Amino acid sequence: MPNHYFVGDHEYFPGIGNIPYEGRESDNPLAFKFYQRDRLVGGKTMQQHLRFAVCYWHTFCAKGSDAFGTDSQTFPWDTPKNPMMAARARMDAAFEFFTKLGVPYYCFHDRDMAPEGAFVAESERNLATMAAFAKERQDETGMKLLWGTANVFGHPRYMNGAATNPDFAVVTHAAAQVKAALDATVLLGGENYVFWGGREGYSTLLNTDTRRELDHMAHFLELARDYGRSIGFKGHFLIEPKPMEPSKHQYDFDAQTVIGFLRHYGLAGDFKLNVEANHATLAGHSFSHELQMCTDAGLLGSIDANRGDPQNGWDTDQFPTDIYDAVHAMLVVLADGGLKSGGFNFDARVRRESVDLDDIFIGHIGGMDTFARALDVAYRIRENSDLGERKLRRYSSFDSGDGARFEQGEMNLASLRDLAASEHKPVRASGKQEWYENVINQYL
Ligand code: XLS
Ligand code: NI
Ligand code: NI
Repeated sequence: MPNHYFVGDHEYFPGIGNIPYEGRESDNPLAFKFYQRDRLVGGKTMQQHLRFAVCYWHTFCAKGSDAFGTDSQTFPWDTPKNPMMAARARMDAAFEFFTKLGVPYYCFHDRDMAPEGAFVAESERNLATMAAFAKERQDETGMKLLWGTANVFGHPRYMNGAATNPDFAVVTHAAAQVKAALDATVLLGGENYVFWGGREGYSTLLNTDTRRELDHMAHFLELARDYGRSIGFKGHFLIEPKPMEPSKHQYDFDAQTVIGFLRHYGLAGDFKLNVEANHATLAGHSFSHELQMCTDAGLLGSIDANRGDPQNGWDTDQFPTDIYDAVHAMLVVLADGGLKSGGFNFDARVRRESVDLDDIFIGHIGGMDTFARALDVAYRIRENSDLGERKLRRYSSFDSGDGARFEQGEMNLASLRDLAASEHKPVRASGKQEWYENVINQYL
């Protein structure tokens, strides 16, 4: 990778070079303390395990606005007045950032990369033009696309939903956007394509036919899959569950809801899940629970790495810094044999009051260090502690004899009753939760 990569005649992050690894003794905020791209952990490098991605939307588009105030941050790539010129400047800044940070992947929505036009064909042209530039930048830098997606929630036309909108005309507009976003994703060699059902939900049953809307959503996904496959997309389609925001009732509430939906509509072959940490906690789950539900179903696709704030109930999209929580997540990921075509995408943004350009680097560095350290800890726990064995042993009554016959489906309710009445006396076995928890801390 070229040193201090930047394109054109403008360096958007002057004074910041490629982020080095300096170890935990370093007090340089622009250096990794734990993430060493090429360090081997169990036969794979950290880069191969973690497959980090930077997201286009928070990092280069969102400028700190919230419900109470307008943008607090200013981005030097926003200077051009013409929206397509601004999109090009933003892309140059983005690839400079990716390269200096040293991540292998990025993710985008259609509207992050290219402005919406006045009509469908113009929007398509804008995206195709920008995707062609992105392709050049990828070829120059070696950057890869983890996933693409379409923003079918931001525009007011989607206020009543996209694929689940009661107005068929809106469904056609969502289709046009997804089609163009799939074209761009395929051109850029994207390894996955994501659907976050932003407005796929409802506020009141009084005006909503939920059964019809869910059928429409499933059919829409089928059509998107068929189109994607027809243009040569071989990757995974991913659904990203999220509860409560922005609709009161979101159809893709949590992992188990989505898994049930995919199985019900026969979509589980092509679709997997993209699990976001902050969405897990909004749904009242832990991040690792959501990951576990996916790996149990063989449907873990990718991860949006961020965190919420325990004191408030919305998607604050903060950078992950909680190593303890990340260790729990990495234990699930490693037990599943690691991420395959997925990665850790930082769907995270710096706080409204973090207004320096280097804050964006610092946020990502912290997130990468958090997962690098969690990977190392989780790997050592799996290698050196007997946590895994103990968990297996807890179920050993099903490994042989009547328990094994039960698992093989060779018992009925009456035969279980007879065993209870004769020989099977439950033992008072401790769950040992405190022991398990202490093991995590021992390896931290
Ligand atoms: C919003 C979602 C969104 C998806 C992509 O909460 O996390 O950013 O990841 O549309
Ligand atoms: Ni997300
Ligand atoms: Ni989110």
